[in-house]
Amino acid sequence: MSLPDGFRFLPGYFDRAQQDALVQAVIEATENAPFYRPAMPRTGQPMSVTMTNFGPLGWITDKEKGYRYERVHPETGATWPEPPDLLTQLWADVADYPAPFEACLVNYYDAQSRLGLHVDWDEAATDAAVVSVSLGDKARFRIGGPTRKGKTHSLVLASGDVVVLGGEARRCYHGVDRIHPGTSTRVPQGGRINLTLRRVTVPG
Ligand code: MD3
Ligand code: FE
Repeated sequence: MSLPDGFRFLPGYFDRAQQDALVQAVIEATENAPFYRPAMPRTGQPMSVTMTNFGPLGWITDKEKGYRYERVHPETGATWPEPPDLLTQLWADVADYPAPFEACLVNYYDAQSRLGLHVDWDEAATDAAVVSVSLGDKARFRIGGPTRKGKTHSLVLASGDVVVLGGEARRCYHGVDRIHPGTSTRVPQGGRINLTLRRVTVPG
């Protein structure tokens, strides 16, 4: 099976110093925008990943209202922190899109965390790529096709790697099967941080 059209893998995009700067930016952001544990719509089942965001919009979910973008943190009510310049530069370099990203979802994985196969449907700007940055422990990432059935392809994402999901890949099922604990020391407490840069609204 081949990877979907529009999938770009940029291993080692960020060097060690840049990875450390990004991790530091996340740690600083969490002073005002702490990681929180989202709940699945309807069932209220807690996710195994904890989350926060950078940018004017943040992706959140809870039992009552489900998946959506909001301007403020669900627990503190404060606006999300500004993204670090390294992420603004990354978007300019790889997204090939005429408007800035609006949300940077920050996912934290501990040794038990998983992210089931899903498609990201909550963005009106369907023509914009999603750009992903991996920091810390390695993870087994899985990507399939536009339907739940069918073959999947898996690859290991390591700290500093960037993935660009444009074109058909943007609408493909994907998830994280597991992380590989203790494979990086870039995140001081251990674990993995994933940043996803997203355009949410249609520009103009
Ligand atoms: C493929 N995050 O936040 S990043 C997510 O590692 C998400 O935390 C995973 O899936 C993580 O929604 C995977 C790579 C990624 C992100 C978005 C995609 C792959 C994607 C959207 C469409 C297809
Ligand atoms: Fe996703």
